[in-house]
Amino acid sequence: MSTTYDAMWEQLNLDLDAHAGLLQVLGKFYGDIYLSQSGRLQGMEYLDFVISEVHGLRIRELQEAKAAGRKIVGTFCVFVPEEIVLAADAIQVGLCAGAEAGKEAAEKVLPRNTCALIKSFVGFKLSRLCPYIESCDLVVGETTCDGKKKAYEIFADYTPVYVMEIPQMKQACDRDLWRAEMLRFKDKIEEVTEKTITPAKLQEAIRLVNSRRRVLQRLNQLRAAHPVPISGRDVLLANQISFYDDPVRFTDSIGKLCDELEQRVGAGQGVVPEETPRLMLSGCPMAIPNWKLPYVIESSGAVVVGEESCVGTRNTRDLVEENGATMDALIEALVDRYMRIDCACFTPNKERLDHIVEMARDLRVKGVIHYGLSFCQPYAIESFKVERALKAAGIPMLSIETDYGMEDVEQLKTRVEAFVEMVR
Ligand code: BJ8
Repeated sequence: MSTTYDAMWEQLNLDLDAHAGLLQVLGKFYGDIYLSQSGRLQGMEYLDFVISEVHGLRIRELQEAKAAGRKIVGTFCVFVPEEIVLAADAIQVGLCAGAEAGKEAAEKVLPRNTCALIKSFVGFKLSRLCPYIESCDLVVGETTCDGKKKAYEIFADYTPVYVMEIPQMKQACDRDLWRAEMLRFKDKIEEVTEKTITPAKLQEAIRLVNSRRRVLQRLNQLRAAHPVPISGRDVLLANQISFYDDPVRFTDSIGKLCDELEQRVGAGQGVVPEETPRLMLSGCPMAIPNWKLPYVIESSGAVVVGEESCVGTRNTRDLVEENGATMDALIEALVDRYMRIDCACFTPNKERLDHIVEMARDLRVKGVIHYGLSFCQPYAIESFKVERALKAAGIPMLSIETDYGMEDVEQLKTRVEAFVEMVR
């Protein structure tokens, strides 16, 4: 990829040597974790291609869009309503924050005991490694956990940042705050793009984002079959890519993948032996290229059949009511849908416990692995309640805390293998 895109990366002011090193590591990692799998669906070739061009073709598309006058908005949280960005003819990209590269630079401006996701986005910026961040006209932060909230103050020294205030509870006054924030965000996007968001444009954007959610819901329903027809890693990849690929092309490609999957399910074919224990992941989001734990699980004799996470069902479970006729009705529909997000940053957060138990039952899993990034307090503390709720439902849980480093892979494998043996 390098020779073709060097000039573009240079223009984006990337550190070319460090960036080449990153792509090399990513390519090897992808080969080991993804391409080595057997029995993959043909439709996965699209996702393999997207990954092979992750810093190439998609970045070129973004540059072309910018040249045509469109704005690029980067985000780190599923609370940022993409519908509003699309309605102003801008492009939203979920910024990855799933790799360790840049950690050293990040630790110069952040405490070491900060979660890996935060260190990753700050480190990518400081080390000039991410062409997505460098393409953004605006990065949108949010007041979810304290670590992110404070890190955006530092991030804002290096790039234009706008912060949305996310409520921490779900009372009537929190809903009012969120509606006001949604309108303030709409104003900001109109200002940055110099476009007016009309009800018709917003409705079109709502339908587009809903259709991407629907296709991912379909993928999740199909993967739940027995025997399991697709690896957890492959579905996670689809979820990860959904954050930055073109939404129309992505939805179309995943639709085709689902058609193929449907045939496989109809023929009763599995990607793993029928007796393979089915597990579910729950917890912190796994931003691309964070594939460590799913890889450890699926190379320990189990298969992942669901992700209760923002890079998973939390982002796709709820649709926005799309038939509102006025701006007020459409904004209200967005407020409704986004207030249903059950991130651990909320208190109390009983809905999440109910969702986890319901999902584990529906997917007929043998156990749940709760995944927390080290130093993430909201998910670490909530994991105790999750374990209690699952125990009451007779479902065993293993709690894992880790970061993006590879030093603990063997230790994780030992723990996961013991859990798989226990639930088998
Ligand atoms: S809606 S999960 S995407 S905030 S892992 S940075 S919480 S210390 S990512 Fe998230 Fe939005 Fe919630 Fe979803 Fe903080 Fe924890 Fe780090 Fe986290």
